[in-house]
Amino acid sequence: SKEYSRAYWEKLGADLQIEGRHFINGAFVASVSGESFVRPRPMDGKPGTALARGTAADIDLAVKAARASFESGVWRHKEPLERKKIMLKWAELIRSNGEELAMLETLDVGKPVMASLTVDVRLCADGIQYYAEMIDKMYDEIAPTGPKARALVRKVPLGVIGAITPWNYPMIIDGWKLGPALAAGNSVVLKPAEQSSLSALKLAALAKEAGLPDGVFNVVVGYGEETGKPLALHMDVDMIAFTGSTEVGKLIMGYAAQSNLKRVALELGGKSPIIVFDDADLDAAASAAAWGCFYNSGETCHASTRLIVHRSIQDKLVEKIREVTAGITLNHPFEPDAAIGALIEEGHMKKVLGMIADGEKEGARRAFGAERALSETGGFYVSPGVFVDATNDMRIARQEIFGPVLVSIPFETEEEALKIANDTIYGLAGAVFTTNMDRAHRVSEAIHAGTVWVNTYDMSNFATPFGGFKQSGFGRDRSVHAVDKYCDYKTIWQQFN
Ligand code: TXE
Repeated sequence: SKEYSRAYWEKLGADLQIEGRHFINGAFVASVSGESFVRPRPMDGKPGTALARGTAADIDLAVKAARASFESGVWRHKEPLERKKIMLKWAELIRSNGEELAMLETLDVGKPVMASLTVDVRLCADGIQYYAEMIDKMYDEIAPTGPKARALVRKVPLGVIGAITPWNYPMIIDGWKLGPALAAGNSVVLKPAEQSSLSALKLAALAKEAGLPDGVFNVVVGYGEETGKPLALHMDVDMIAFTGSTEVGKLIMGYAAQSNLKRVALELGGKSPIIVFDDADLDAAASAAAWGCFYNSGETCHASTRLIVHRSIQDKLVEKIREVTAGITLNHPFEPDAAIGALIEEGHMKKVLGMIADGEKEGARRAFGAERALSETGGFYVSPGVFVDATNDMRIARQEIFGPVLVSIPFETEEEALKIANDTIYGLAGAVFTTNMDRAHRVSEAIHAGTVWVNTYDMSNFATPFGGFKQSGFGRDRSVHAVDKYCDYKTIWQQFN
């Protein structure tokens, strides 16, 4: 097998022709304003690719192209088998262009390039494939009526979908949204996060190469206020599928209300509990807590950020977490041993370090880590770390840090553990570690979250829905059910004489 050395990736990065313009109606185009912007690369702080700076004018062009492609039927009325073949080809092209896509993701996000290649590219392709395979297996319904009538219950595409995505897992989340939206027959305008546009632009070029008709999938690059907002306010967009912060999710609902009552699906933040009882397998719990919180530098909406641990085992478990963490190498993302890389940008790193300082001020005890690292690279790195003896009212226990910081909160009784776990505005995910199966059942039912793991963390596949309760949002990504939110039911009642 190939040797993926740092030199290999540096050469690939230097040789790449990187596209930073919008992709509208099947072609790369500059901004109507002619403006562009550049942001520093997380891995070393050096300037990245120049990107088109979108405004409402670019959004309007993209929405017009999407609408025209939808109305023409060039995609939604194509034979299901043909649409399936195009999307399967697209998934194959994503795989065969995997190294380039991984490089683009890592240049933007700062995550280890091997993780981009083996996790992000793979899951993006798998997502597109999963929904491609559904296209010729979805049936409509005939409702029960008397013999003089026939009532068809058709599931029809909504029309033009606006997708607004974040920077932590750009390609995976694009796949979660594009797969079902396109499988249902919609046309899409994607607004990636301003920090991470490159993989989306490459995905669009590959979709065209696979045969997706022009205008069906458009990408407009730019800042949230300047491009995301006009997309969400647009009168000719039928739905916004959003992943990002709870704060912006609330704005998106407001934009929908102020404009055309477009549908909204929101996948927002989290502060997910991992409850460990004193009868648990502590090695498994330590591994799950560390990887669940530190993977992707903690920039994961469902990260296991609150360790709710029986007081009698807190010290022992934290010691084991320290041992697991020693094996999670923080390094430059091109280095083959890097398990985690940089945070997304300097401002975010400062926010994370500020929350760490607050935790100490509020009286939580730093067991290890959670410090600025590798500053000589010019990049934005923070080492994984744990706070112990925290209480659930501290800021580090309540707010999403989105960095590699695990907060341990001790408990005495099951009732108290559940009370702490559910005392949050979020409800994205959670976990319970115990060898008592009655308790595992009780607690997993009682944790108020869209996903609960038992004796593991962050396991999933495409058959399982993903999304939140409470202020973690609504609407599910992944699984066959994800298609529903990109469709409406339409009744056609025919009367016979
Ligand atoms: O998110 P934003 P940010 C959380 C995490 C992180 C915090 C802030 O805690 O530290 O949010 O990150 C677009 N109208 N998550 O500021 O702003 C924006 O351009 C329309 C959790 O990056 O929510 C981007 O494409 N769109 C999360 C997308 O919204 C707007 C992943 C998300 O950015 C907009 C990311 C506006 N007014 C951050 N303002 C998760 N659920 O995984 C911004 N955007």
